[in-house]
Amino acid sequence: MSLATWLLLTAVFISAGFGEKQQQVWPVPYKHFDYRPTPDPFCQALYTFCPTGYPDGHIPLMKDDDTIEVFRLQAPVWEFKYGDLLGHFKIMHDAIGFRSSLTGENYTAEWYELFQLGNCTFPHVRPDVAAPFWCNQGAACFFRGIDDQHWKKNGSLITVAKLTGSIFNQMAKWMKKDNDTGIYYETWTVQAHPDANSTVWFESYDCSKFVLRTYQKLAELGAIFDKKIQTNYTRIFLYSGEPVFLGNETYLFGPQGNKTIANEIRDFYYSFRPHQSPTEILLSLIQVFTEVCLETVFFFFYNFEYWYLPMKSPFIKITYEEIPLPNTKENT
Ligand SMILES: *[C@@H]1O[C@H](CO)[C@@H](O)[C@H](O)[C@H]1NC(C)=O
Ligand SMILES: *[C@@H]1O[C@H](CO)[C@@H](O)[C@H](O)[C@H]1NC(C)=O
Ligand SMILES: *[C@@H]1O[C@H](CO)[C@@H](O)[C@H](O)[C@H]1NC(C)=O
Ligand SMILES: *[C@@H]1O[C@H](CO)[C@@H](O)[C@H](O)[C@H]1NC(C)=O
Ligand SMILES: *[C@@H]1O[C@H](CO)[C@@H](O)[C@H](O)[C@H]1NC(C)=O
Ligand SMILES: *[C@@H]1O[C@H](CO)[C@@H](O)[C@H](O)[C@H]1NC(C)=O
Ligand SMILES: *[C@@H]1O[C@H](CO)[C@@H](O)[C@H](O)[C@H]1NC(C)=O
Ligand SMILES: CC(=O)N[C@H]1CO[C@H](CO)[C@@H](O)[C@@H]1O
Repeated sequence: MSLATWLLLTAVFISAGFGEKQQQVWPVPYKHFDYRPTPDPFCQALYTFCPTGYPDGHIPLMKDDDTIEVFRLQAPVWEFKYGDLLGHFKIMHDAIGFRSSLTGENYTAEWYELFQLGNCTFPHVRPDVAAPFWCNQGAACFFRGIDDQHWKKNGSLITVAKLTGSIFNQMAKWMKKDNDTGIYYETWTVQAHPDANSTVWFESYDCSKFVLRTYQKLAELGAIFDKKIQTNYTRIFLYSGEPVFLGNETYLFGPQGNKTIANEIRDFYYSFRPHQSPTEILLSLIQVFTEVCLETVFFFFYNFEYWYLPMKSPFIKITYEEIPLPNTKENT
């Protein structure tokens, strides 16, 4: 390559934003999109997403002077099908319940994977497609009713706040926008080490993050939370040194991409391709653990871009830690 070509390329790269990657902001902000794309027909759900939801994510309007009770809902993942196996690992699913005191009607809001957890954590390596293929959309589901038994049995159903119908209606508007722009699920939180003061490289984006965002929004709108209640959440961590940006999927797997890196990413995900049963997902998590610990390599996918993570001990951890309910504007 001639010097002139090299300089030209450098200029193009810098103007294309490569220079900014030097002053990387941590954690890398989760990207919001203008709209939610229709998923590729290759992605097929094992369980239909939001089967009892309102059409188009409609959220019923409350009377402004209604009093709405807010419930924290938590239960072991897949409990309804596979007993509380995952509850023992404290892999919990979070949701929010609402009850109108004027009508007595109640509702559930939750945010989860369109095509199940395995498909959001690992992509499909398809013989006919160069890039690993992700079925990783997640979305909010709002439906009438609260299944008391499901949440109470091995989880929780606790009142955490009371608010006006007017606050609820403002939240509903925010929730629809949040749903249209935050479109993909992220299982992992990536940070430098397990201490509380660790640098966070990437934040997860899952059911509990939706609950935390919604609580935060309600607090901003003036809702008062009962701070005496302890609220713990499941977090799945990866530990690594400073991540190295590799490129977006179109670039890496396109004609200009580095074939060595592209093949390494494919090979990495081939061993972790999604399986059909949750038990097997647990087995692959254990498999990830061994591979990642031995080879200290993880190719991480975030905002539809790949990063190389130089993995560090303790590599992977599942915690069930407290994240307190938010303070209201008035008492901060
Ligand atoms: C994951 O995606 C594949 C391919 O679309 C689909 O067959 C499967 O049902 C999905 N769910 C799970 C749990 O693997
Ligand atoms: C969120 O988006 C999904 C997928 O498009 C849709 O099925 C659901 O109804 C929406 N939920 C809300 C509350 O807007
Ligand atoms: C929600 O409504 C259903 C149906 O009326 C009822 O069985 C259930 O106990 C209610 N749960 C709460 C927490 O209000
Ligand atoms: C982070 O916290 C640990 C203890 O949890 C402490 O030993 C360490 O000095 C702290 N580091 C910084 C930079 O504050
Ligand atoms: C992917 O990266 C390339 C090279 O940096 C860039 O030109 C392109 O616009 C990016 N594509 C997307 C969809 O971000
Ligand atoms: C591709 O990436 C590998 C590993 O980072 C590196 O050793 C190699 O020089 C790169 N090849 C090209 C053509 O840039
Ligand atoms: C909840 O989190 C707190 C602090 O993070 C911890 O001390 C407590 O043991 C956790 N509770 C459970 C049931 O794990
Ligand atoms: C599915 C289910 O009910 N699992 C457990 C819930 O908790 C009770 C009491 O600890 C257990 O007996 C159940 O097996």
